[in-house]
Amino acid sequence: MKITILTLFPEMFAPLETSILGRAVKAGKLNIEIVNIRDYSENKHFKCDDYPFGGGAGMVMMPQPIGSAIKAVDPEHSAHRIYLSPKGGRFTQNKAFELLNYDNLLLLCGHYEGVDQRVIDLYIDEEISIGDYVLTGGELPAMVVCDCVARYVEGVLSEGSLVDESFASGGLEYPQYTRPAVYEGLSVPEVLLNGDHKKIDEWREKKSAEITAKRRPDLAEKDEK
Ligand code: 4G4
Repeated sequence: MKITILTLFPEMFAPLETSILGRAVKAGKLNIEIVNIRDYSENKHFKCDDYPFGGGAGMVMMPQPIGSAIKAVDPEHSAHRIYLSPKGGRFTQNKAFELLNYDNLLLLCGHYEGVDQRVIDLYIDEEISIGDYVLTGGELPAMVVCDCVARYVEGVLSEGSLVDESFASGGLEYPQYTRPAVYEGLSVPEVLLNGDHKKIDEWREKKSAEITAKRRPDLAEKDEK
């Protein structure tokens, strides 16, 4: 999968070069291209924002640099083009699975008061919000979408990592433990130390059901259907 990210702040995407995603990019499983919108400004000072028509606080991202950038990086409209915005449809695990069906994603990050509406009307396929809160820019939401989708791309995670996953299977995950068997006087549950995998599976299922019912009754209900 190729993910192209359009932003005025490319340096904010350093986290994608580390950890599991960084390794996947180096291994060629994943192609992440960060594009600086400013490089496409036709203004002599590379200006990319301007005052809002009608007045009001803040600045609006100008259509020209964004339009030119999109036309340059996705001339055939082969990418599914997403604008990260508080007005978008909610990003969920199911939405991540849906986005996996595209070979190319383009993520447009707005800053200031967002982008000129005509950019959305002309070039964007879908607006997505990662939750009901306001951030200074769409960069963090773009990284959230990128991370969540990328971990399902073939070869990004080690084999088996996705098997026991929580949201994907409808509930919350059981607690995990590693060595030592006793830490600060607290022992690891006995059942996990005996190597009886039928018992371990049963215990994990019970713990998952308990914590889902207690913390997310909405999810517990969904799981029954
Ligand atoms: C578009 C319009 C996304 C983008 C306005 C983006 C939260 C989310 C932005 C803005 C964002 C989200 C400046 C409010 C950038 N904030 N919930 N900020 N704002 O996904």
